[in-house]
Amino acid sequence: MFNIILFGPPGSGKGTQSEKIVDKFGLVHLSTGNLLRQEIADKTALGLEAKKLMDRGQLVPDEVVIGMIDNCIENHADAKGFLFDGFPRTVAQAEALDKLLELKKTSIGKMIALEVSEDELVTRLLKRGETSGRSDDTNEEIIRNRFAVYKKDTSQVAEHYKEQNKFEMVKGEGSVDDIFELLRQAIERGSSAT
Ligand code: B4P
Repeated sequence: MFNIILFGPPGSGKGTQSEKIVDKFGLVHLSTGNLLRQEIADKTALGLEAKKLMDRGQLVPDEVVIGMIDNCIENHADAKGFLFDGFPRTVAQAEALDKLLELKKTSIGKMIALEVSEDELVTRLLKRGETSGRSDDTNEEIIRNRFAVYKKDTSQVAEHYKEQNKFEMVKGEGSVDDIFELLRQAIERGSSAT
C-alpha cells in the first residue's frame, strides 16, 4: 500500500490535484471536505452541526472527521493506497491517522504540501465562491479566518511528518498541469523510497 497526504492551505488546489493523482496512481481519494459537504447535502445530524462550523471557517471536531476516515478505510479494505485530501488538519488527527494505518499494517508514505501565496488563495476562493454555492468561499473575512485556523492548528501537522522525514513542498502556483507534473515526480520519488 502507498498512502499520500496532499497538504496545503484552503484553496491551494488539493481537491483539483487530488482528482488527477488518483486517476494516475489508482489510489482511493478521501477528502474530508467532500465527505462533510455530502453530509450537509444529505441533511444528516452530523452535516447540520458541521455546516455551522464550516460556514464560519472553523474546523469540525477531530472525533467527527477521524470517525469518518475510519469508516472509509474500513470500507476500502482492498485499496492499493489512499490519497488523504484536507486531512489531517490537526496534530490530533495526524496521530489518530498514524494509529489507524498501523492497525492496517501500513503507514503514510509521503506528505506533499502545495505552496501558494495568500493573495493568490483569496483570489481563487472568491472566484470559486461566485459559482460553487459554497458559503465559506463568498466572504473575504471568513476566508481570512480559514487561513488563521490553518496557521494556528493545521500548519503544525507538517512538523509531525517532517519529523518522520516524509515531508516535501511543491510550488502550487502555475498551470494545473505543470503543478501536477511536480506532484507526480514527488510521488514517484516517495514511492521508490519505501
Ligand atoms: P476543504 O474541502 O478541504 O477545501 P479547501 O481547503 O477549501 O480547498 P482545496 O485546497 O481543496 O482547493 P481546491 O482544489 O478546491 O475544506 C473545507 C472546510 O471543511 C474547512 O474549512 C473545514 O471547515 C472543513 N474540514 C475539511 N476537512 C476537515 C478536517 N480534517 N478537520 C476539520 N474540519 C475539516 O481549489 C480552490 C480553487 O482554486 C478552485 O476554484 C480551483 O479551480 C482553483 N485552482 C486550483 N488549482 C489552481 C491553479 N493552479 N491555478 C488557478 N486556480 C486554481
